[in-house]
Amino acid sequence: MELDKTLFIESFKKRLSQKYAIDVSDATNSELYDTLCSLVKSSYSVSWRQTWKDYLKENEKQVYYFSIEFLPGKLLKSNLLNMGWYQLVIDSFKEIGIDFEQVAAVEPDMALGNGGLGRLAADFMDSLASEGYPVNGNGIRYRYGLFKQRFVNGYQVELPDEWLKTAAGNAWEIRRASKAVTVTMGGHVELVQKNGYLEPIYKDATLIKAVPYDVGIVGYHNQHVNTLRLWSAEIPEAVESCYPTIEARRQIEDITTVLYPDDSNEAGRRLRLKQEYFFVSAGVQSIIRHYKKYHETIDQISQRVAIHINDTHPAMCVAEFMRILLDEEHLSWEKAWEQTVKTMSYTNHTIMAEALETWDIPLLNEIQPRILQIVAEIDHRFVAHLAGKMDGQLIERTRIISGGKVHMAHLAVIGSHSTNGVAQLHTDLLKSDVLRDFYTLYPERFNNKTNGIALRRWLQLANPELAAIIDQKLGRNWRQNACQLQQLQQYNTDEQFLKKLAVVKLHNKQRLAKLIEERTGVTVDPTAIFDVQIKRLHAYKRQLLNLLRIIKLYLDLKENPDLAIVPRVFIFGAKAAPSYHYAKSIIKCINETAALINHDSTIQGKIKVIFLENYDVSLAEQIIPAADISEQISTASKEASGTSNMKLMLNGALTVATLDGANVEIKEQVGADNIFMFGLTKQEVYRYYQDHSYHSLDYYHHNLVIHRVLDALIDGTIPNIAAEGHEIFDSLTYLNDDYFVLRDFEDYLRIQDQVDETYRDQKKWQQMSLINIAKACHFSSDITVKKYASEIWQVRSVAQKGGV
Ligand code: 26M
Repeated sequence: MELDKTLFIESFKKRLSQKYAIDVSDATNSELYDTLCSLVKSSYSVSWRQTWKDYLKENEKQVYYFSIEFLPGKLLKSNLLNMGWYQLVIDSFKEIGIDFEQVAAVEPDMALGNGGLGRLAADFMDSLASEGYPVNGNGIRYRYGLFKQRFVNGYQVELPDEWLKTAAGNAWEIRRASKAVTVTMGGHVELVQKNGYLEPIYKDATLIKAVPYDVGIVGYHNQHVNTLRLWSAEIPEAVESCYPTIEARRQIEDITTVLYPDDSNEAGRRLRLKQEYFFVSAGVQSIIRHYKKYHETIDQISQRVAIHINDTHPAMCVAEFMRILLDEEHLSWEKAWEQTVKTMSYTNHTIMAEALETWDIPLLNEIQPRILQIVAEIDHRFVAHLAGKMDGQLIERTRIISGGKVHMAHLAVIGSHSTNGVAQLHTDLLKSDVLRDFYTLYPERFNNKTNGIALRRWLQLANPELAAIIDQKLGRNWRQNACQLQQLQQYNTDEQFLKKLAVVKLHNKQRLAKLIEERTGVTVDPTAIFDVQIKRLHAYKRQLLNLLRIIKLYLDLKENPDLAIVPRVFIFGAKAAPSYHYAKSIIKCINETAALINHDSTIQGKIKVIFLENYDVSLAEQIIPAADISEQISTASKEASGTSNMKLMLNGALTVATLDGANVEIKEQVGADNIFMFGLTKQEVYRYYQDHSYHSLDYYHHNLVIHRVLDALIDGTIPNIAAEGHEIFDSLTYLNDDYFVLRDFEDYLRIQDQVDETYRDQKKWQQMSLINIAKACHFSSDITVKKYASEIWQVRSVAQKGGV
């Protein structure tokens, strides 16, 4: 719909009256929100249908991005922006007396993910549609997303995320009952000869109805709309009477009830395996069903279909694809295997050993016995193929089934033609360490795709004021073509522009200060340094290093209240996995330290510590534009990439960083002078692992500062942390400090002093900030997905940019 204000207001009022039989003045924000969504949807649904038709007409190769998590957050603004309606709606609402921000706030976050991995999937979906690629998402429609976090007495408490029960519900989904498929789980399987084929006969299996809910993913100004398909588990009507008890029904519906809230620790739970097989089987079945509608034979399916395995959670795609090609399409093993490997590709997102998925053989046998048979056959042929050609120990280390377990990363690498890491350093580590043996076997399969972020959401939407002053200098083309942001560098000595940058930052900080006051009751000074660490709470991410420095500063200020430091507000946002005891203890310690510091008038408000509850995508959008400092301080080699590092630099924050993940590439882009680097290198970390020469207790005994700071955890200086303080103290001393917090502490203090010194020179600070903004375009997910498309999936863009 080509729109002007008058037409929009007229359509809006008409739709409101049709839906609710009321006028604007009588409508609640929910009703206004629902009406706006309904208009937006009916408008893009025309392009949505057309996108599909074009794919069919051109017999376009389709990519399916399988991810057990998608974390889009809110979709209204992003849809409006991409459709070219954003400003129009704001202006029109203003004219009829509606506060657009209040209406937008009604939308619940779609929080079907834990953190980096799920958010990356959402940014990729935005970029893929915006670049016009035929790529669709495939995942799970959890009834409960990631838990809501509250603090009670400083402790994390988890509440269910009932996002579908809010008045706004999920306005964006379309239930497509006609596209449901049946997933078979459990029971036993026997292979019998029939018409020259081996046919599996299932006994006592459970049939589950998988119903897809489709969400349109609107591309930026290009009339291109892709599909995010999320599956929900239901009881098939035909066998309804077989599930007489509530308990039996619940067993089925439970499969898609809740997102697992761990983002690193593999717990090996039965329900989790069911979730994985459920969305893999539903997705693969629907892909093949769709393919067969338009193709006579299936033996060249890899020319028209690519399946991407996002981390190992969907690795059973390999076996499910084989199952259908063998059991239902009667391809030979060799032919089926060739097509499978050509179709599949895999991204690894972590090197943390405890996150590498394995499943006990009996459990997989219980969930899907036919899949276990196929995995065993893949394993058997893998071993047979290499026997005699390769070192026997290497074969043992790389096979899929060993030690009574199925190794999902091995299945993913062996069953696909491409394995990629998410930052250069991470990919190097995959080759040299985590997947070293596989790199020996298949060097050509390994490649790097450094993560990226959607500049539309993280700059245009989250920081409209910054976007506006960029427009004044560059015009609006950078909004189409991120690389143009680089041209901002030429304003490095433009004092007026640098001042404008500072003003925008101040406004964003004032807004965040207001939010902080509302939510915590603590007043913060918007002219202080806003020092931000936002990410999941995990030992390797080292929120603890940040906390120890805060304690040190506090002790210094107590000793000398006149100490000349630049005032700082330390801002944290982090959820801990509910079962991650140590992470929860760190939360408690941060909260108690915050209470102590924020209420101590003797330090004259020079430092404040704010831990905002319930960090999610929407809160990130409010914190990031207000950040001066971005804390990216993981132990070198542990953070695969990081993506908040990119979002924060894009918004002008300066980074305090270790040489880890994508920080290394950020440093290469901005230059060593425009980033604050410190800490061990990955080589140094690995050397410590080899020679066992790290003794953290020595640091406690020999370094007076460390001694004093650690004592504060256990001597009552920080109240109410008797148990947690000791737990953390012990982890850093007697338990030898797994993540080298004490080893990096001094260097961290040094670099933070440098931050203070730099901040005192505001012109220099703004110049550094400008370079960070300009260079952030290198990390646009538009660029990243283009590389996936051409180097991994071999698909082309089908939409023209720059339509509306
Ligand atoms: C596993 C088992 C049971 C329940 C949950 C999980 C699980 C869920 C998410 C395990 C790992 C999960 O995600 C890992 C993750 O988010 N990795 C991050 O990926 C980002 C995108 O590539 C990177 O930027 C981060 O560095 C990396 O930590």
